Amino acid sequence: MSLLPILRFPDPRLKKIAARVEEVDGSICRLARDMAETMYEAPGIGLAATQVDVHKRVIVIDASETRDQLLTLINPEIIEKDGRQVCEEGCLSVPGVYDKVERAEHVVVRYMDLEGREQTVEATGLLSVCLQHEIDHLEGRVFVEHLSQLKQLRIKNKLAKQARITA
Ligand code: K2U
Ligand code: ZN
Repeated sequence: MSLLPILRFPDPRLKKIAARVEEVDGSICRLARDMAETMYEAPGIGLAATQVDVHKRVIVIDASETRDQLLTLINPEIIEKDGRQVCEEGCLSVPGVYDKVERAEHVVVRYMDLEGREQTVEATGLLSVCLQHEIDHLEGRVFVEHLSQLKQLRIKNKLAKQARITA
């Protein structure tokens, strides 16, 4: 088991589009395990492989109160979405930044599990937001890109200043 370094916005590698997983082999199982360990340690309720600079379509999520309901989704795709909700979001790649984002209320996501079986998960509320947030990452999108240009500029300046201070 190992903790993986998380890329920080505006690292250009966060804009890469992840490739489909053709075979769920040992390397994918190890990646998923290390991603889950990294997510729990952060702590977060989701993590996409893009964020750890692995550009494959793998995400892990645990939105449960008890932190013991890990979902590992390979090649996830949203097959249904409807309704609208606005949720305060943060991101492990954009530390210290939180803002409201509008997303679909209800989603149905088709994916492959670690045994290579096709599954679907239906979600509303926080799990729905997290699924959309993580699948955005696989498409090279960070949640701040849903915000205004002015807010994005302020966030980039804030993070650049933080980086100078901690350098
Ligand atoms: O992708 C990530 O960086 C993980 C996010 C996922 C997430 C963000 C917003 C809303 C739902 C999920 C992290 O878990 S950020 C920490 C966090 C946890 C709960 C609610 C908001 C932010
Ligand atoms: Zn994120």
